[in-house]
This record gives sequence, structure tokens and C-alpha cells, in this order.
Amino acid sequence: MYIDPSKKPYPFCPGCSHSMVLDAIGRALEKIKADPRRTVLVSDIGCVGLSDKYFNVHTFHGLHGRSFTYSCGIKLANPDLLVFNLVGDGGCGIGGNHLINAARRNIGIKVLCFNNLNFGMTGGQHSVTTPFGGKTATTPSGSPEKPFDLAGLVSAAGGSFVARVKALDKEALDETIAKAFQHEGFAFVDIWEICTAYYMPANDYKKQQMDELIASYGFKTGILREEKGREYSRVLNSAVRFQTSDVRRQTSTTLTATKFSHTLQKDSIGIIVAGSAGMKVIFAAHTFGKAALSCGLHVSQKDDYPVTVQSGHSVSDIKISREKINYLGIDKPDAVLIISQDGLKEVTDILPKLDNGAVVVYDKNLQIPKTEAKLIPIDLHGLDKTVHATAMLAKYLTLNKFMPIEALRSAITAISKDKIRELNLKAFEFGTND
Ligand SMILES: Cc1ncc(C[n+]2csc(CCOP(=O)(O)OP(=O)(O)O)c2C)c(N)n1
Ligand code: SF4
Ligand SMILES: [Mg+2]
Repeated sequence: MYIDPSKKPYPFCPGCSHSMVLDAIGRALEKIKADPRRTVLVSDIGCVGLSDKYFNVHTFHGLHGRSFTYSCGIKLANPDLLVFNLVGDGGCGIGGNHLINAARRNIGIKVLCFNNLNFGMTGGQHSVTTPFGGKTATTPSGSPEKPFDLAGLVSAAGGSFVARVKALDKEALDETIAKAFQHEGFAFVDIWEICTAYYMPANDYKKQQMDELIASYGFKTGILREEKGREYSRVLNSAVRFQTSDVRRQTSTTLTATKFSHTLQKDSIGIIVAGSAGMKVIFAAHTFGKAALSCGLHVSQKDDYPVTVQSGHSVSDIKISREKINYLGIDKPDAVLIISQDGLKEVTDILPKLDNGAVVVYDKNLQIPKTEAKLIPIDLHGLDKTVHATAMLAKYLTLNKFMPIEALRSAITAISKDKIRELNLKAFEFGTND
């Protein structure tokens, strides 16, 4: 049983088409024998958004017009699930961009639009499907706007199953929803409804008016488009799986192969390297991280630089831990390595907060503000500026020998470009000998 009878009656106004469509969804799920454990209902906002609790399937309720994004995410995470959206005409307008892009990608979500031609829940305001001349709370003299043909819009965007059906047409409704659920790619059903509280009384809109309106637009009902095509979540999943296994292979052989042992006593240490664009701070931090990985440690790196990447500061936070890292931030650094004025500016706020357990290693030409941390000035004169960060990291390692310096030498030796490797080895010697 897909709809829980003990939860009924539905909360909608008497005669509201939403009730009929929910019953039809229950029958369609029954017809296709959907596995409730593998079925996800994603509801949008509005009266239609009150539907979740009546269903014995997984449910997710989100922001207005954004339900498409949740269902896309769920489908991408698990392409085997039947994921369907319950959304109003209001939600299709507000989230129109998400809707057409989901259709364009042909991702296999099923969108059921409860098209009652107005915003029901908020008091009958006009929506993107309110007919020209339609009276609503926000268009009391009749809407001056041309409405969207939602089915046509989705079809033009690339949706591979598109249908238009009237909520009052029970047989067609059940069959169309079941077909949409069984379709492999993106499916959209534009369900024409009656809002008995607002649009219907304001416009004397009944079954006959609905037929006349559909005819006046020259619209057809029934299945308007049904095409086979590559379903996006499966295409993307197979591509990503391939990449992931590739990365794992690489990680197990070159990055995380434990070649050295560490002597890290604390749970973790945090090192901040602060320099400028062009000083290869991120690269040096990455190489240092690889060295720690080769000692069986866990490493995270968080980089910060301006959007104008070739100017201003370049700061890397390196966290090295005995356990898996779930939080990348460094609240209280153990070491701050400062190699330029731009870098100093970025860490100026941090320095006064350090205690005497921390070290600040810095270019001796910089003016370091007051701090309780141990200050270690370094004369980097003669070293290429692209390896100042490496020299500092090597220096720090000689002070805090939580891993063998050979691990760092090995990571630097693995740098593929000869010139860069040579410069970094020189900086390594400088840092470890000085
Ligand atoms: C982003 C955003 N804008 C506005 C609202 C206020 N709001 C709540 S329900 C609703 C109308 C819903 O209309 P529709 O999507 O057609 O669903 P119906 O109530 O007709 O079933 C609006 C505008 C909201 N919740 N979020
Ligand atoms: S306001 Fe309209 S859409 Fe909402 S429950 Fe009442 S009839 Fe249905
Ligand atoms: Mg509506």
C-alpha cells in the first residue's frame, strides 16, 4: 500500500484536484509495483507540498522551485531509484531554470506538475500558467501576460517524455503517470487541475472551461513526446566511477604507500604557509603533504588566494593527523611560516593568538607583530623565490621531527620536472642544513 489510509483525509479544500492526483499516483505506483524502499518522492512548496506524509515511500521536502535540484542530486547518487517530483505551476515558474536544465540533461527524474493555474497556498496569485485574462489576487482585472506552455517548454528543452493530462480524466491520469514512472529518462507530466478555493470561483472555471482553454491554445492532451535516449545519471555515474577507481589506484601506489614511519605524538598538527602569488606555496604544501602521506599520516590542504590568481596572497593550511580528517580548518596552528609581506598581512590576526607552544618561521626581512609564539627568522637570500616555501617547510621539519626528513626528500625527488625538482632539492638542503 503506497498511500497510508490511516493518514487520510488529505488536507486540501473540497474538490481540489490535488487529492485526485495523489490517489492516481498511489494507483500508478501499485500498477508498476514500485519498490517503496527504492522510491523517493520529492515535494516542492505550496498546497502540493503537503503531500509527503501520505505516502509510504522515502520523501524529501524542500524550497520553492528547488525540488528539481534535490531530485537530481538523489538520482545522481543512486540511478537505480525511482525519483519523482510533486510540484505546482508556481514551483515550475520559480524553479524554471532547474526544470529546463534537468530536461536538457535527460536525467531520469519524473516531474508531476500540479497545474492549477495559480499559487494556491498563498491566496490565489497569478503564476506562469495563469491564462491571459485570468483573474487572480494579483491580476484582479485579468492577467495581461501570455502564459507558459510548460509541456512545450520542457519538450523544447529536451525532456524525453512529455505529456499533458487533465486531473479529472482518471483513466488517462493513472496510465500517463505509470508510463512516466517507467520511462528511463526525464519525464514531465503537465496535469491540468482545478483550484476550488481561488482560480475556479474567480473565473467560473470548470471542466468545460478547461477543455475550451486547452482547445483555444491549440494544445493536445496525451503523451506528446516519448523518446529513448541516454539517461544522464547512469552516464555520469559510470564516468565518475571510472575516474574514482583510477584515483584510488594512483593513491595506493604513489600517494599513500607507506614508505616511512612517523613519530607524531599529538592527534594532529596544523601548519599555515603564507606567501604571495608566484611563490609556489600551494605546490610546496602539496609536496609536504605527500611526504606525510608516505609516512601513513592523513593530510588535508586548504588553499586561499584572490580570484585574480596571479596577484596578492597565497596561503595554504596543511593539516596532518594520525586519524582521518573530517574538519579541514586549523583553529590553533602549531606553525606559521611566513615568506612575504602579502602572506604576513593574511596571518597578522592569527599571530597574537598563538601561545608559546607554536612557532613562527619567517623571512628575516619581515616585521612580525607581537606574539608569544617562538620566532625563528630565516635568511632566504640567494634562494629562488619559488622555493622559499619548501625551504621553510624543510626548516620546520628539522624543528618538529614528526616524520623523517627523508620522507620530504623523497617527495621532492618525485617531482617530475627537472628544473623544479633541482630548485626544490636545493631549498630542502638549505632548510635542513641551516
Ligand atoms: C522562494 C519562495 N517564494 C515564495 C514563497 C511563498 N509561497 C509559498 S506557497 C507559494 C505558492 C505555491 O504555488 P504552487 O507552486 O502553484 O503550488 P499550489 O499551492 O498551487 O499547490 C508561494 C509563492 C516561498 N515559499 N518560497
Ligand atoms: S487553495 Fe487551491 S490548491 Fe490549495 S488546497 Fe485549496 S483548492 Fe487546492
Ligand atoms: Mg499552483
